[in-house]
Amino acid sequence: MPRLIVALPAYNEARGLPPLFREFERLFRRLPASADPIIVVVDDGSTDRTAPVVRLAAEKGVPVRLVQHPQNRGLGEAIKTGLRAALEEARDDGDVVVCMDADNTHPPATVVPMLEHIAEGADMVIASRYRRGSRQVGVPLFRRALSFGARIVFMLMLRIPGVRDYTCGFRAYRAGLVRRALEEYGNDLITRNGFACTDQLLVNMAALGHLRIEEVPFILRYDRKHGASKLHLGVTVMETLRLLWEARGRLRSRP
Ligand SMILES: Nc1nc2c(ncn2[C@@H]2O[C@H](COP(=O)(O)OP(=O)(O)O)[C@@H](O)[C@H]2O)c(=O)[nH]1
Ligand SMILES: [Mg+2]
Repeated sequence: MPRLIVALPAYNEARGLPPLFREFERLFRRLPASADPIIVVVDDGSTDRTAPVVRLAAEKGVPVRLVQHPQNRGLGEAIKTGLRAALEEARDDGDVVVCMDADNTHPPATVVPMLEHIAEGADMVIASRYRRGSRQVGVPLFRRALSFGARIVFMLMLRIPGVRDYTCGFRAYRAGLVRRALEEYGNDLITRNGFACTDQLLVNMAALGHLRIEEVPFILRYDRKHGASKLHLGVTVMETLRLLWEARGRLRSRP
């Protein structure tokens, strides 16, 4: 059984993390001991009680490690820190790194089918809002429209085989893929600001070539979110357009 490493970028998620940890504990009890799961929380300069909440959970026996940015550096930097920390925890390139939101809207139970797909040979598994069985609970209409618009634009301009959901940050990666991507791109693995970082990570990994990318349905529980979304709309849209512009030629010229 590969090791399961969960990377959670977190900015002011003191309210979302405790219920998320509880669900992960339930999931971990269902996994064989050899999965030896661990959660890495990247506290990106939070101004709330994110760090104490993580420390308390660790004291209570949740297998969680805290990594901190002294100042807020944004989601993309937090994801890179999380992926690097995840590789430190990995023992083998066959281990599995799951990255997801820390706001308790991405259900940990979805990790089970993700692990199955990786065991069957996938390099990346995306939790997708656009598969049979997917649902979005409590997502404002505007946000749905935005994600759907992104889906259409990405499909028209890039069309990565197997991918319908280009902008969801809930994904599982084979540890060897994360290693390869960091070796190939270094710090340039993610350079886009706002939430375009998620799409850039996918595009850069896909450009490595010869990947098996698969999707599983999931239920986005936006109704469980506390507080406002941290989406910076203007930045994210502009940075997404820049990404599409840069990536177009690169992915098209792939064999
Ligand atoms: N590290 C870091 N994470 C962020 C930042 N902004 C948002 N996030 C995290 O990115 C994830 C997505 O943000 P969220 O507000 O849930 O966006 P939404 O669910 O798409 O509305 C959450 O886990 C946030 O904690 C940031 O500036 N730094
Ligand atoms: Mg979220």
